[in-house]
Amino acid sequence: MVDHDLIGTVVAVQANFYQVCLENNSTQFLLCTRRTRLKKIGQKVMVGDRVIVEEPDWQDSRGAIAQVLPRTTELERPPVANADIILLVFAVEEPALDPWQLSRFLVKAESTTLELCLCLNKCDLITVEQRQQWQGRLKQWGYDASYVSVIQQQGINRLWERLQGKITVVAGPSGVGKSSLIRTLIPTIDLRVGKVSGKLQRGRHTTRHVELFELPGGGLLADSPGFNQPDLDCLPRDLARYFPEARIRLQKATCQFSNCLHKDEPNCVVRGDWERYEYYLDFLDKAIALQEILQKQPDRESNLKLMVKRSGKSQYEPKLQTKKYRRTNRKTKHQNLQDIYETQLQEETEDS
Ligand SMILES: Nc1nc2c(ncn2[C@@H]2O[C@H](COP(=O)(O)OP(=O)(O)O)[C@@H](O)[C@H]2O)c(=O)[nH]1
Ligand SMILES: [Mg+2]
Ligand SMILES: [Zn+2]
Repeated sequence: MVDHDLIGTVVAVQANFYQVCLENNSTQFLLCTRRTRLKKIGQKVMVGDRVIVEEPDWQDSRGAIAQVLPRTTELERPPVANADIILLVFAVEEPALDPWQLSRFLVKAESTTLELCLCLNKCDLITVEQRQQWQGRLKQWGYDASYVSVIQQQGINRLWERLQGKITVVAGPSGVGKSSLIRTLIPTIDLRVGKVSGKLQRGRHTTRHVELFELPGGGLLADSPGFNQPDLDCLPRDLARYFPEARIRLQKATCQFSNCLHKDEPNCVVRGDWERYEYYLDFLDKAIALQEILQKQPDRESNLKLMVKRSGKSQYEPKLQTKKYRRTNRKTKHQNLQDIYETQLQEETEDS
């Protein structure tokens, strides 16, 4: 990297085009292609990537991506590089806050290395006492949420301050007010959608499409349909560390067995009377079932790889496959992980 290099952040990807927002001039977007050299070395370009742009054509707002700078983080679904925060949005009412569903999202968020910011919206629909009840309950779980009302503009400023200068991925079920919140945080978003998408318009509403929008004052925000129905694909032995309640217990003491799954093993320090222990058991059953499906597959080596993340966590990930291969796969009798992903993708597409 040299001084005069043009550096920018990829804010949208569609087919072989990358919309790049330049670092020293965030109102300037260049529609870029990827240098053949990058293709040859198999260098993927993701939304959120910081890139070096060459041969800018200022007249037509075009350019070419010559280099991808090292990533700090990498989310697979939605595919976003360098994200700092997962902003998990739920509503306290309409739809009623479902602790099991919330826990599913929390576990999924915990399984990334990103900072978690839990935001409970629609506080205008409950009393102060009801809010305090949630506050106390979530404290027990290990979470400090931001309580907001987008409609009444309550708590928005503090949230905005927390997201300053960060890359944030917004997640949460539909109907909780994510779009309303994003529109409040970024009042010009509708203009920007028209301005930048243009050529990238097609597919804007599909699950795989992610786009980053600039927060006033700095920072980027992604609305992420790919995170709407999180699947729990973590390994059974990793699950406990995604529950703060279990983490605390494991910090203070040790189970008798080093491979304890905290189910019915003797002298387990995690098992106990904490509210979400039953969710832990439920998610554990699902994680074990998924692991069994994967182990029964004779060809699992061919379409799955065990990813060991920087944090030391491991996770099954489907390898990238061609569409053609996926289609043949769907016809096979046994439901494999790829199918589960596919089904889910369909649900999400219908959902959004
Ligand atoms: N009462 C109340 N309704 C809200 C609030 N924020 C959003 N809504 C409503 O919730 C519904 C869903 O909002 P939307 O932003 O589309 O949710 P999304 O599906 O998560 O993107 C809309 O009818 C909004 O007007 C809020 O703070 N209070
Ligand atoms: Mg929405
Ligand atoms: Zn245990």
